[in-house]
Amino acid sequence: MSTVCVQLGQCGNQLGYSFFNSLYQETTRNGPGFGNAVFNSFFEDNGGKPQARAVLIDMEPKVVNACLNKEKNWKFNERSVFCQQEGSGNNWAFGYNVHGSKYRDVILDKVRKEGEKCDILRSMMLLLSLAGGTGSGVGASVAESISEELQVPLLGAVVWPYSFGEVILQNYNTALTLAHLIEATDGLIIFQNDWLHYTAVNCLSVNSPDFTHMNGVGASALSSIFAPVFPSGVSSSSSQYAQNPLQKVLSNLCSLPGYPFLNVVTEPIESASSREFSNDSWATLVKRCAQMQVSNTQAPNINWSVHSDSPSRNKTVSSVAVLRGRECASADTSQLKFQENFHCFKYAEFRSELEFAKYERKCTLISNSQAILHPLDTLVDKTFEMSKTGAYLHHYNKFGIENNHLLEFAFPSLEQVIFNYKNI
Ligand SMILES: Nc1nc2c(ncn2[C@@H]2O[C@H](COP(=O)(O)OP(=O)(O)OP(=O)(O)O)[C@@H](O)[C@H]2O)c(=O)[nH]1
Ligand SMILES: [Mg+2]
Repeated sequence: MSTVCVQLGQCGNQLGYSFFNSLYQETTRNGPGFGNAVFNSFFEDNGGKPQARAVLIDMEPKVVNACLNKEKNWKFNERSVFCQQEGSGNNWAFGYNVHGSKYRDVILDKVRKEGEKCDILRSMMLLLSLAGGTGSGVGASVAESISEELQVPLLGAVVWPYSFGEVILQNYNTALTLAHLIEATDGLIIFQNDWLHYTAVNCLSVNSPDFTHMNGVGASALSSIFAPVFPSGVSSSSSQYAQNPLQKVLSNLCSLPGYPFLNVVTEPIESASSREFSNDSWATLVKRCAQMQVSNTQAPNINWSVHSDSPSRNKTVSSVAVLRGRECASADTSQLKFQENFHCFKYAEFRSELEFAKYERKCTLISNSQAILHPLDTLVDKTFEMSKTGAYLHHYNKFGIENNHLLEFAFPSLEQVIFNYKNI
């Protein structure tokens, strides 16, 4: 059973590259049964180097070419690439209405072909940033065409822009992309650039992280969830016993209409050189993940003053935990279950004795929770204020997106999601 990744724009392609690289690294560590399970899910075997099950899309060729040409022991399929010569200029409307409509069929055809090569296609995953023009606009258009034309669950892994502005249109772009993706996808895993940056500085000791470091953090979190799992007591010598947490993520976390947002906490996050000295027990890791989730804060500055019954806690709709490493069968995970928080709370967990990324133990929790509320509320407020004065809207009008698209579609749809999460 396989997953196809559709990588869009600069960020989507760079993050996708890191994700496949991180998965490939796993195949070199844990023996052939595990390696085959990773390959079956995410790579195609056609002789030679394993080929990532990915479609690479950008409206300018530079980043995609860099991904294709990087030295690596696996490869991308050059036939599953779609590039043009002119980017979308950080403008959602240009990406969605111009490039998205013009290239809809040719892109869908590439995505469909990649999907048809899988024996069983379990899902597709879109990787993109919310704030640019191509990942956001073309990405929204591609998500809609996949959801209309292909019968496959669709998950997004999306990068939220830095809270301190980069490009002037980023708030509008983000609001428009989210409004479209919450309709067209089954769930959206959010990676905030603020968090990726903060984590690279504070957990990996990188003074001035660049996108490579930040994507390493996001990709490692993704693969710690989605790499296959061998249940305790089951031999990992044959890939037939592998399970993939993705199925549970889809069924537990993405089944509630109106609650589309997923967040990830994972412990520990350490540089490769520190990992060999790390000896956190399962009790410590579980406690830290539970506290990060309850307080909606991140290591190393976890807020320990919020409790699971505090009014200000981060209420959680549902969670999937993945524990990888030595003696995980003995871990007590009761703190991760948060039952009191939601009337139909769902929890599932996977345990696998195999080490992940040279961590002796790794605990990752992916949840559908209120973690999105603050950034989403702030985004909608800021964007709404800008739109009241008509600021910058001519950039969208120029490419056929009228003000009403924001006022009567995007804002109401995001307001509804905010309302849903506030009322958990
Ligand atoms: N984490 C991370 N963020 C990125 C990366 N590349 C760009 N970004 C962020 O993505 C946003 C800009 O989007 P891009 O992905 O560069 O834009 P694009 O989709 O290529 O669209 P256009 O260039 O406008 O056609 C900003 O918020 C950047 O901080 C990356 O590799 N990793
Ligand atoms: Mg670009």
